[in-house]
Amino acid sequence: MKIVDAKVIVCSPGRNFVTLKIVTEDGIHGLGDATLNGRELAVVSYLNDHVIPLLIGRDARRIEDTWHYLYKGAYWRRGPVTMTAIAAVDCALWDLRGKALQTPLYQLLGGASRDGVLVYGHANGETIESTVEAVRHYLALGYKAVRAQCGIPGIPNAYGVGRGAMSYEPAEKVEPLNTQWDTARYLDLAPRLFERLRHELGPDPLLLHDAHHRLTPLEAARLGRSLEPYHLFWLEDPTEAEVQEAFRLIRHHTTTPLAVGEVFNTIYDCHRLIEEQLIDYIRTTVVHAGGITHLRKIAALAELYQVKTGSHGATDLSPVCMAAALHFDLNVHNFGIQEYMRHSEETDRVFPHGYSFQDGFMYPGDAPGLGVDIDESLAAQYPYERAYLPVNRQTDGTMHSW
Ligand code: EZ4
Ligand code: CO
Repeated sequence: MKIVDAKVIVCSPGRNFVTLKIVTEDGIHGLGDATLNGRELAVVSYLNDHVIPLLIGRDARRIEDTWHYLYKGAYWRRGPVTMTAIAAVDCALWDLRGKALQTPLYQLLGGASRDGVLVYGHANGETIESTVEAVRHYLALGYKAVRAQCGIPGIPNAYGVGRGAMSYEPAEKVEPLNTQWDTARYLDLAPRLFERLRHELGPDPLLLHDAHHRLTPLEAARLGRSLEPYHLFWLEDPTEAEVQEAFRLIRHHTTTPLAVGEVFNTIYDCHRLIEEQLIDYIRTTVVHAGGITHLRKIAALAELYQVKTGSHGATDLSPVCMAAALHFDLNVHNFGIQEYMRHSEETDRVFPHGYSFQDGFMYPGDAPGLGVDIDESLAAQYPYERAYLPVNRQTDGTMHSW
């Protein structure tokens, strides 16, 4: 099953997506998502200029070996550009294997550990009132779990707010949006939001919240403690995570469950967090953490330490990644939850797929491989447009990730 062709397809049906398509001598093709939000063309070059020439002539069945060939063979290891490129190859090879064997990917991984994949949606509002309404809207759609983010009075464009009811889009075309932050006001507001949500909605809905790496460990500890009465499913990205030990302080001070990892790209970014049981959910995802092959290893390590998975699933992860995530989630025994932000109708048309949502759960479907394709002629009608994630500063000028 020799690889005879591979190409990178860049399109922008509402937002940018990078997709790798690998074709074998049997005439079948596999897809991998290679989208790195705001730095898309770096991955395109990595694939076109460096990886694709190495793929032609290789046996598409050698998934594990190809992963190590690209990871160790480059000498330069890790990093988001490299790992997104490797992920795209890995995902496309798993898709090809499933298609060749006429079986959905989750069956290749060991079969279903559950009937459906629990997902959470994103409810955003300018005010506490409108955020409560946004959460109600998701619950009415059948969601069991909802992430709630609320504007901060006096702070325009605070994180997570006001960019569409069902399709939250973080990136800005042409140049980055400058946003502001005020930790003191946020720490005052967040517990009031969740007090109100529990008061209005009762104990049943699973509620999540994302602090987007903006707090110091001590501030995060205070936030976690102040949210304890409202029983969050998780508090995400409480602090920057380059220093994994930073989570020790947070962990010692709060029983609010912690999730982190959407920006991690290898197991080395999270092994200490997992082995010291400093987190409850690891958010690494197929496209940014080296594909299915590497993500399975992270999940296996996490399983030993009772850490569950909770993969990133924002709109900048394409339907190809979403499909791969759902197969992975259905199989992995220590699955926790999957983030799910709906793609636009334009995006769904470019990437026809078999996965579906019902009553708060998602299902990858039983088509061979990933069960997702790309309509190349439609994709060609949406050329790439440069876009950036916003930049974010505290009112005193301190720069945060957005
Ligand atoms: O900022 O996907 O939990 N989800 C998030 C997202 C991320 C974007 C980055 O590209 O934090 O909104
Ligand atoms: Co996040």
